[in-house]
Amino acid sequence: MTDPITQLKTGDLALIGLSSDVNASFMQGPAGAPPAIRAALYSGACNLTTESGLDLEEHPALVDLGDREVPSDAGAVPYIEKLVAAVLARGARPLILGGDHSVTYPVLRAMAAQHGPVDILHLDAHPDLYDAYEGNRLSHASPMARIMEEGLARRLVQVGIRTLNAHQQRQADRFGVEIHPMHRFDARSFVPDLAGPVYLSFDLDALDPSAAPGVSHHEPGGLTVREALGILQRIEAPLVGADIVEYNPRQDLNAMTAMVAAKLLKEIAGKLLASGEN
Ligand SMILES: [Mn+2]
Repeated sequence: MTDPITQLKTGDLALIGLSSDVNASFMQGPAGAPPAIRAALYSGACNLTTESGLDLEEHPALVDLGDREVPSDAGAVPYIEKLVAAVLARGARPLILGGDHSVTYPVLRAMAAQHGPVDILHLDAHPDLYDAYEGNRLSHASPMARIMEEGLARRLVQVGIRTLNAHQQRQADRFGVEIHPMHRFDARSFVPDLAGPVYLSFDLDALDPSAAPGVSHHEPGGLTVREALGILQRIEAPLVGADIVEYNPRQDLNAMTAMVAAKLLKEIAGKLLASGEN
């Protein structure tokens, strides 16, 4: 069978599930996320129209590349990087369904190779700036450290953060990370002032666990779904790629977090498709 990547056209949006959680630290589960998010999206409980009125059902530019089995060893980084590079080489934009957050580092290696350093908008309870976590430099607690060390981002803007410790504060200072800590963040009025190209990385634990219990690390005091959607909808710069990571179906209740992820997927897909028209 022909690899559907070779059929991608300029401006297409490529939906890719990455089944990987070998770099999670506390519990496994995110490897099962992509099919669970797809099941929610296509469950019939919702339609496929974004809030701005874009219908994603049979949208000609939305190409679903399915779920890919990521190697569970050191081969994961080159595997993901090569996959995303192939999508970008076709002029398409990737929308990644993780997987744990470690997948973002190889995705950004491919993004920077194509576009140069990008502006990252990162929604998360955690800054993910550990130099290493439990001895693992590829940990899901470390992708932003690897990305900044390698100069893959021009700016890293973080919102939703409510777990900043001294080590990660030092790392943030070292890399010039722009952190908007949750305790003094006005999510209702925040406008991401990014020039772009913008890469969006959305860890579902940015949301309050009352809205998104299906994550491995419950961190109370997070964003509402409405606040997160508002932030996404106020991005004005062109979006060149995005990920939705850290959904853990084993922790979910009645698949409610899967539906939150599906909702975010729709709105982010709408933004990516609108950017592709530029
Ligand atoms: Mn997180």
